[in-house]
Amino acid sequence: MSDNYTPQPEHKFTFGLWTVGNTGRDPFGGPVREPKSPAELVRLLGEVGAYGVNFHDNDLIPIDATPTERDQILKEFRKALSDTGLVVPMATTNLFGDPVFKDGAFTANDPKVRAYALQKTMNAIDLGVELGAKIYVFWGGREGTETDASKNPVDAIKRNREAMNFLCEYALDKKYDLKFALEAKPNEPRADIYNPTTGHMLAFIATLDHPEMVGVNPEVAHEHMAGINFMHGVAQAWEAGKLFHIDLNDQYPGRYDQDLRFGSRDLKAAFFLVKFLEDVGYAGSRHFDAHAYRTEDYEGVKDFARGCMRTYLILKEKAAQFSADEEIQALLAEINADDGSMATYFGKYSAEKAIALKAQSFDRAAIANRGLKYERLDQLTIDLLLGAR
Ligand code: GCO
Ligand code: MN
Ligand code: MN
Repeated sequence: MSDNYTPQPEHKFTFGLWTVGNTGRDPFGGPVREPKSPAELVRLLGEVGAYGVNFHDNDLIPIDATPTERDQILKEFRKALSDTGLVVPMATTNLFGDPVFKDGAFTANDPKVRAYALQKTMNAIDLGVELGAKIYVFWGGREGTETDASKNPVDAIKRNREAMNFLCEYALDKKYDLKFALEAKPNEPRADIYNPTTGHMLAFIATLDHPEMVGVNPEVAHEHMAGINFMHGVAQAWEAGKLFHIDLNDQYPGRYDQDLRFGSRDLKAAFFLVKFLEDVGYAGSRHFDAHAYRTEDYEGVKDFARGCMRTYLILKEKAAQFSADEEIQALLAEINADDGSMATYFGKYSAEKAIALKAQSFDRAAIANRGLKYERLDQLTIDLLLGAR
C-alpha cells in the first residue's frame, strides 16, 4: 500500500549495513538475530524502500577475508545493488572493532597503530570509491581516553590533524570525487572521546590543510548524550557550509548509547530537525544510524527501518503544514515585526553609527513589557504535531 509516507528515491533515505544488520548483541547478552550477509541486507533494504546503503570496510569484507572471499562477497553485493537499484552514497572505516584499536587509531600512542590505521583507511577509501561513495565518514569512537595520564590531548589533536591531512592528500592524489564528514560523539566506547561535539569538529576542520574537503556528520543521539540541542548544531554546520551528511536516530539524554528509531523518543526535537533540513533544502542523504530493539526478529527490523522513514515523512508533512498555517504564520510575523526604525544601526560598523547609536534613547520598560506569545506559538506547534489542527 502506497501513501504520502511511502519512501521514494528522492528522499535519499539510507541505512548502514551495521544498522539493519545489527544482531542485538549488547554488553549483557549475545546476539538474538542470525547474521545476514551484506547482499541479504541490501535486499532487505530494497524491500522496505530505502534509497541507499552505507558500510564500514569490515561490514562488507571481514578483516581477515582472503582475496577469493573478498571477490565473492563483492560479486554478490554488486548483484544485490543492481537487482534492487540501491546505491552506496557513503562509506567509512571500522577503526574501533579490532583489539589493535583499543587505544584509538589516528590518536593511539603506538606509532604502529597509527600507521596501520592510515593504511586501513586508504584501503577502505579505495573500496568505498569503487562502489560509488561520494562521502567518506570518520567516526573516531576509540579516539579518546579512560585516563588523561595516558595521553596529552594536544598530541591527540595534532595526530588527528596529521592523519586527516594525509588522507585528504591521498584522496586528491587519487583524483577521487570524495568529501570527508567527521562525526563527533562525547563518549562510548571510550570514557571520553576527543572532539566530543559537532561544534568541536567544526573548529578542528578550520585548522586542516584542505578544510574545503571536510565537513561534519552530526548524529542526533550523540548530541543528545551531551545534553545539547541537536538542531542547533546542525544549523551551525549548515550555515558554515559543512553539513555533508547526517546520522538520524534517537536517544534519551544521560543514558548509554541507545540508537533508537528516528523520532521515537523526542518527537518535538525530531520535528524541528526535519523542518530545518527541509526548509533549508539540505540535499544530502538522510542516513538512519540506529537499530531495532533487541526484542525483534527480522520482521521487526523491517518495522524499525520502515518506521524511521515513515516518521521522517510524516514530520516533513507537518513542517509544510506549519509553514502554511495562517495562525502560526501570523503569530510569527507579529513576533518578528520590524518598523525599520533601528535599521541604520545594524550592519557594518562606522564611527558615525556608533555615535548615533550611543545617542539613541530606549524605553527599556516598554520594550520589556511586551509579551512574546511563545507559549501560544508552542502550543499551536504541539496541537499541530498531535493532529489537533
Ligand atoms: C556509533 C556511531 C557509528 C558511526 C559509524 C559510521 O555511535 O557507533 O554512530 O555508528 O556512525 O561508525 O562512521
Ligand atoms: Mn552513534
Ligand atoms: Mn553515527
